[in-house]
Amino acid sequence: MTFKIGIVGKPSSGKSTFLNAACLTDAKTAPHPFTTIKPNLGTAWLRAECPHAERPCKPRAGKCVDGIRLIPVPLVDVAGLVPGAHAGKGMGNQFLSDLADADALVHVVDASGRTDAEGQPTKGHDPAGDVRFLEDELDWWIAGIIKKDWAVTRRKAELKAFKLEAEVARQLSGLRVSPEQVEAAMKKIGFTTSADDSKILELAREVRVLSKPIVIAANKCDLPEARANVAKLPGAVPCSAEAEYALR
Ligand SMILES: Nc1nc2c(ncn2[C@@H]2O[C@H](COP(=O)(O)OP(=O)(O)OP(=O)(O)O)[C@@H](O)[C@H]2O)c(=O)[nH]1
Ligand SMILES: [Mg+2]
Repeated sequence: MTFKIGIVGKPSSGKSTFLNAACLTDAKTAPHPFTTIKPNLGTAWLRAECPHAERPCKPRAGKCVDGIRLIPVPLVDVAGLVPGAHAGKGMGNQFLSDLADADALVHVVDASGRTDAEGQPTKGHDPAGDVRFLEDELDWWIAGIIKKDWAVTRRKAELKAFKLEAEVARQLSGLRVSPEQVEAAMKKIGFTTSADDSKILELAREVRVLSKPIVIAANKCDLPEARANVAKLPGAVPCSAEAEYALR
């Protein structure tokens, strides 16, 4: 199975520039929000030592060059996410759906603080808030799917018509969430059929953490304001998609 990575973030954070730098694509980029509507696709190449003794080996996917395996990793760059996206704001649920089959996410954050939460030009915006909002949007989106049929799910699970974790896993299978991940998340937070909205949100969060791990790319680090902001983003990888693209 191919491992797919979604590139996410608010509008104008530099997602398409990041895709172009990683995959040498020519996705359209511009200094205003919602340049990308339909997702852009690219392929990045992961380098790993080839496990085969035979040289050159013939892998099913990718290439083997002098004992170094080039493994193709599909990347999808989606439209910008704005606060309230899970409820349909901005491009809303459409691009949340474009992320459904991603196994991991790169959250491209504008570390310069020169764009606001909607991607409009500003000064001094705190990117730490962008990190939280994106996680919240993903959690509400997943919680929304569970809540849609919750009354029926709860009743049938109480009547032992099916196992609760198996049914919730079925509802989330389109998001590449496995039954094992749902089971582990439920066990961790003590989730039962008596769950209320806040418990469902807690479950969604655990499921998201397990099924869509996020790496934060602190972008636009070529701009002077980025230095102080990166210090406020623990674990983020500083980068400049624009500089990287130009270099490649
Ligand atoms: N200084 C600087 N500007 C960047 C960098 N990466 C992207 N930009 C600029 O930021 C603007 C937005 O870049 P895009 O790649 O179009 O951003 P996006 O996140 O795909 O935007 P939407 O598709 O509208 O959501 C463009 O003007 C880019 O040139 C960077 O590393 N440094
Ligand atoms: Mg874009």
